[in-house]
Amino acid sequence: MLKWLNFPEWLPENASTFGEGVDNLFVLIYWITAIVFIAVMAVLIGFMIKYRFKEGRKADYIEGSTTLEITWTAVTTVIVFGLAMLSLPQWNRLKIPSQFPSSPDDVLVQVSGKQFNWDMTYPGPDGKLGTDDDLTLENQLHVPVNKVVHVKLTSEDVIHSFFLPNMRVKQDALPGRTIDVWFDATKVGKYEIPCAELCGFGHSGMLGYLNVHTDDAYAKWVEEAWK
Ligand SMILES: [Cu+2]
Repeated sequence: MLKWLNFPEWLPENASTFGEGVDNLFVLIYWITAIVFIAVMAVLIGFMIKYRFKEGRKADYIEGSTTLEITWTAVTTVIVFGLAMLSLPQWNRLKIPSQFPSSPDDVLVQVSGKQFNWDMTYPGPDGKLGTDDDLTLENQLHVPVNKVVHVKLTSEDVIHSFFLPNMRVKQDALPGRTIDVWFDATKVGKYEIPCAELCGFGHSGMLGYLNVHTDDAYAKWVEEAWK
């Protein structure tokens, strides 16, 4: 039972610096809605039994209650604002700094969705996208662990959604627009990058991989890739 209640165990493994905050908010909202759902269902079933059909009983005429309406509107408003306040620090952490990449250590990569692949374009030794030494790989994103990765996200055709479940990142990719996304992986490993927006007949097979390397393995990959 206790294991069952240990909610984050159900979620994909968290390997992101801001993942824990996202999970905490998710779990809190989950329990609030679960408790409200159970309470509403209990009242509904109770009333179904209590007020079931009885021969000869006349229906009551009910006019409604302004006090009750004000109360439940106020209570839900307070809960929604409370959650908004709790999520503010999360939003601030996820915010893109105006200068990005904000440190020379940051890793820059362009990710472009297209039916039905993810194109990962790396800037190469000059650190600039759109130059001759760029390298584009299909569906393979390589990053070092414990570094801020700055993704310039776009799409070549329709709307896709760049989903990194283990990084707690999900962002739509829109044609004609570049959207900044970032994450900082805390664990070495290979993670999935599914497309999370129905984008055509091949949508379900649109799957990329995020390869998080140690610093040494990443340096080796860079060396191999631009040989
Ligand atoms: Cu897609």
